[in-house]
Amino acid sequence: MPDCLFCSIVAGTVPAFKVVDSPDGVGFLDIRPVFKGHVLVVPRPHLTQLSDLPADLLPGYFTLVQRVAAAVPRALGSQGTFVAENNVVSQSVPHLHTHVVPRTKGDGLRGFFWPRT
Ligand code: DGP
Repeated sequence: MPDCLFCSIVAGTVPAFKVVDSPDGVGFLDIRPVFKGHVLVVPRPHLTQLSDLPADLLPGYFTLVQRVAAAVPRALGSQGTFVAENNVVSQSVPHLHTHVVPRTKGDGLRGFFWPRT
């Protein structure tokens, strides 16, 4: 989709630090990380929100999210992750994206909480 920032990152016409680039989607570092190593996973086609993801793309996409969520603590030495999406409300880029945020006990985030609304 022309003028979509994340479509441009997928296409490589806008630079981003990609951590994975696969047929199921692309993972890249968030420019405004909650913590170092915060990754955004996006599907390749332009889809706005989770409910737009067709059933045939769902397994591949969430397998990719799972792979990233496993890799982030290994790469960062964090203890876990917070995985979430904003769908329309609080969504600043209208191309589906799943946040994978590294978490460590005592990192200052409390419970089920998205720090940026
Ligand atoms: P949300 O607010 O849930 O729609 O998250 C959008 C995220 O996208 C936000 O955490 C910052 C990130 N972001 C915005 N512009 C860029 C960009 O140009 N490059 C990268 N890597 N991330 C971006």
